[in-house]
Order: sequence, then structure tokens, then C-alpha cells
Amino acid sequence: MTNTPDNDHHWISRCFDLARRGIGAVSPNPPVGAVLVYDNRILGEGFHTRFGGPHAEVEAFRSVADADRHLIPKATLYVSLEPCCITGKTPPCTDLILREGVMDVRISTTDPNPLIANKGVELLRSKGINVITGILEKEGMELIRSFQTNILHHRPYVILKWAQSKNGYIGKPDEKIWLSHPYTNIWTHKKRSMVDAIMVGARTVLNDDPQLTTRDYEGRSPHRVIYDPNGILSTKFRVFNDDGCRVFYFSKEENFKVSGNHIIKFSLTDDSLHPEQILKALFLERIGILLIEGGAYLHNLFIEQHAWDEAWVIRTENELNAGIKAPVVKGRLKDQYDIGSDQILTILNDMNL
Ligand code: AOF
Ligand code: ZN
Repeated sequence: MTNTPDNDHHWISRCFDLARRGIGAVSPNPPVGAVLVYDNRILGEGFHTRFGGPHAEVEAFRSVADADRHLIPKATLYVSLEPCCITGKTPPCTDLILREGVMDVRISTTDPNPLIANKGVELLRSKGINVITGILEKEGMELIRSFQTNILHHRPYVILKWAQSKNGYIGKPDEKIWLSHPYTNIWTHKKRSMVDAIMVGARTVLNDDPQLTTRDYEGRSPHRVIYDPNGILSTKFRVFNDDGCRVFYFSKEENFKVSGNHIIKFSLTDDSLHPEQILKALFLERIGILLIEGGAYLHNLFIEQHAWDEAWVIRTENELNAGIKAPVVKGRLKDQYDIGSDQILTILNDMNL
């Protein structure tokens, strides 16, 4: 039976669902899903489960039952991302596809990695394989947005997050104020489990003594990044806890009050912008997605330098009408939903793509 466009959408959506299961473990590699279909039946499927691990296509072929292996050459391989044709940490998927004898490959989006970018598609076509690209392409691109930033700009994908009152205030100076609904906390912790690191500024550490962990949701906690340009903090704050996460500490000053085997210290200089220095250093530490949780000074520093890619704005019912103003970002509204009495907006900055 032939595959209609409707079927193509269905199977590529399945690839997206599979790919999403790798989010939180694959960065700075892309999340990728693959499904092998024959006569509207799944012969095998898989996804990229961890950085450095087998690619989605490898997992999909591996999962085929022995009794079904003879059907592989007649099957269609759906993949959310163009198969790779280079040897990275793993061998090229195009070799595997040729070996397995699949003659029909359908893809959502091509790989933005300059080493691959269409070459995987061309190689398969040159071997007589029918390749269709661009199925639900917009969604496919959105799925690998952070990877695109990583591979093209060699820096982490930057997400800003804050909660604001009805009147657009995020808090008062030198005071710990809670604005969002308790349910939103669970959402925050889920989101934390999907990023590689969370950053806060020294003032936020002083005022809130946050933990920055995912204790209200299953999943691993991200590494922590502390921006303390004037060296005012000490290891008595909870962000410096030795709990298996690494702590990246950025300061202009040599601060002897901060030290530990899990703490990696970086010196900031005045010869270039701090966001640039921080992002460069973090990317070398394999941080692909960085969530900046505040405060406003840090958010604004990154906004002024155009060093942000996405913002999560939590609009709350809180009546606070004075204090520190919420940052202002201009971008594309991706989605908007309610949690408890809060409204959460996701805003994308497409200017850096
Ligand atoms: C695929 N399928 O599931 C993924 C791909 O170092 P490696 O071997 O893991 O290769 C990493 C590159 O492979 C990565 O930069 C991206 O271009 C591509 N990712 N390709 O065919 C997958 N994760
Ligand atoms: Zn591959």
C-alpha cells in the first residue's frame, strides 16, 4: 500500500513524539525520532536517547523483530531529521540505511549541521533511494531549535524565565516574594529537567537562596551557573551544594569564599561583553540549553546584547504594583496556556536564527 500525505503526517508526528522522549538527555545533539513502516504497520521505531548514544535510525532498525526483518527493504523509513552521512561519535546513518536496503525515506527537516546539510539526502538519492523531505517541516525545525543555535552559533540556546504580577512587576529589591501559583512550580521543575543548566545572578542568590533543582518533578537536575561579577557570595548558599551537579561560577574578582571540587570558576574580563564570555565558556563545557531564571538585571543584560532565543513569561494574578519592573521582550508568540491561575506565554526570538 502506498503512503499518502495524510499517512506521512501521521508517521512523522510519531517521530516527533519519540524524539521528545530524548529531550533533557541529548543536548547539545538534536532530539530525533525514527519509525519504520510497512503496510501501515510499525516494524520498528526508536529515538536518540542520550548524547553520544546511537542515533534514532539505529534504534529503529535494532527494534525490528527477526520475523519482520525480510520486510525492511519494502518498508518506508520516517525520520524527523535528515540521516547523517558523517562519522561523528557514531557511524553514518546513511551507511546503515543502504545496508538495510530501505528504498523509501521520508524526512521532516534537513540537518542544519553544515557538515551534513542536504548531503545525507543527496547521498541517498544518488544510490537510487526515493527521498521526500519537508514533511511538517515547521514543527520539525522547532523541535531542533536549540540544536540549530548550538551548531550554527557555537553557543548555548538561551531561555529567559520570569513570573510577573498583574501590573508587570517581578518583585521588590532585597525581598523574597512568591508570585506564581503552586501548580506552576511543578511545571517549572519539569522544564528544568529539560535544560542543561540554570543561571541566576548574585542578588537572586542573596535574596532567595534558591536550590535550582527539579525536586517537584521526576528527572535530573540541571547544572548551575552563578553570575557574581563582584564576588559577593560564599559557599554557604544552597546553589553551591555538592549534590552531583556542577556549578559554573563567573566573577571578575578572585573570590576565595567560593570553592569546591564541583565548582568550576571562570574569570570575567571587561574586554568583551559578559554574556558573550559566559556563553562561550559554557558551550565548551557542553551546555546546549541555558535557562536564565533571574533576576531582572541578568535578564536585561542578555536582552540588551540580543543574547536570548526564547522567553517563558508567567503572568500571575498577584497584585504587586511597585518594585522591580519585568523585562520587556519582543518576539513571536509560540503558545500560551493556563496553569492554576497563571498564564504562561512562550515567546520566540527569531532574530538570531
Ligand atoms: C541522525 N540521527 O538520531 C541524530 C543525528 O556525534 P554523533 O555521531 O552523535 O553525530 C552527531 C550529529 O549527528 C549531530 O551534530 C547532528 O548533525 C546529527 N544528529 N543524526 O541521523 C540522529 N541525533
Ligand atoms: Zn545518524
